[in-house]
Amino acid sequence: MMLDAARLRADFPLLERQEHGRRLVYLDNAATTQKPEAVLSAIADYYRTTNANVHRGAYALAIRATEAYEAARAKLAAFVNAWAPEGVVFTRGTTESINLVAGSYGRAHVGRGDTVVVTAMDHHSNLVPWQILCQERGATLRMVEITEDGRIDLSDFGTALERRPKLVAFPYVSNALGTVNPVAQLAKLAHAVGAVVVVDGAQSTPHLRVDVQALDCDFYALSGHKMLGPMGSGALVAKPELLEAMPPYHGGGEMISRVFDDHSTYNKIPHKFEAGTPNVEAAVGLAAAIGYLEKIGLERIAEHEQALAQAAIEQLTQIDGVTVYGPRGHRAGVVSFTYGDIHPHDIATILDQDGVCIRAGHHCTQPLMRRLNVPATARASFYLYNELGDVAALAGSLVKAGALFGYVPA
Ligand code: 7TS
Repeated sequence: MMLDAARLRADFPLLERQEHGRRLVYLDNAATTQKPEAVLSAIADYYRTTNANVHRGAYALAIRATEAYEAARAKLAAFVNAWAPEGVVFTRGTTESINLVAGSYGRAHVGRGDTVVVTAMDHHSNLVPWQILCQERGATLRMVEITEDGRIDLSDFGTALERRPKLVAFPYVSNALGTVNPVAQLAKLAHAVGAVVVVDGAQSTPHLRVDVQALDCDFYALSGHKMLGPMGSGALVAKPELLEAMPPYHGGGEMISRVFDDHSTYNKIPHKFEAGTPNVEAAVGLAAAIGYLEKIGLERIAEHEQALAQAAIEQLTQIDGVTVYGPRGHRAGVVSFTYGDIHPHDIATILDQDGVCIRAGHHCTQPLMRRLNVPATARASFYLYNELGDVAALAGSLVKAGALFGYVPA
């Protein structure tokens, strides 16, 4: 059963707007999502009624601000079934969360001659921090290959684990292929050789029911802005005992317990990793986004997006010259494609004239693009407010783009 996307769409003020005089067909949800009125008003209400700096205030207003911030943490913890609310560190998003793990856990545990494993489908934000760490430490970065149909090559994953890596990192869902990786299975294999597991949850948390304890990873990174929340919201979700043992990442206020002239002792988790004034607005907005998602249900959202992706794959593959990348069976609502020798940027520019917003480029996955033998792809990515009519608009506009370049529809 598909969602009543037309009704949901009405909750998103920006989607009421037109582009180039056309109905806005927003298909760039893997980059960021639009925000519902519930999130916009939660942020405005916070500033109108609750704003003060958190954690140190002795007055009622500051206590209410702290409560709102900590309630947001508890809400996010419950949403992904975190080990404990203290295991949720608010960050600016997935990128900062992974840099935190690399900069703190990585620096403390990865040394000369050690190995860190990543995959060829990782987003640059789950790759470059590990490259920097390995270069600094004299460690080896081992990239696991992908199969023809865009899945992690389990045989190569097994070979990589023979090096007994200190750390294994991979995405739950690929932002460029839509692949849904078997996280629990991969985590089990990695743990069996003593590795710590880092899951990039940027594309999974918004779109499917996530249970970090069932996945049994060690670190899980997510971005709030990709799940209806504000820009600059996100978190690192971790096993509390790992966070307890980790050195701080940023120094400053809030993260300390006592400060002497020449050294300091540190606050308890998660505050040890939240130096400085946090983005309270982001946390409050993210909590409202979670409330909105919970009301619909993640299972229904996943089902809806899969139906849209299947419809898109069916309609796009019928156009002569179009190649769709990624797995054909179970996959998330991300559809990457190329159209003959038309540059993906040209496709995106032409579709924009019809009010259809898609992304074109390497999607921050240059190693993956090399393996697909393309410099870039065009990508449509769906969310709960998209409907089958949006898929038809995409396909229709694509046929028009093809005609401009001399392609004839099949
Ligand atoms: N990991 C994955 C799998 C992603 O898709 C992204 C963002 C990130 C990490 C980084 O998230 P951030 O919130 O810290 O920026 N992906 C995309 C995208 O596909 N198009 O624009 C951003």
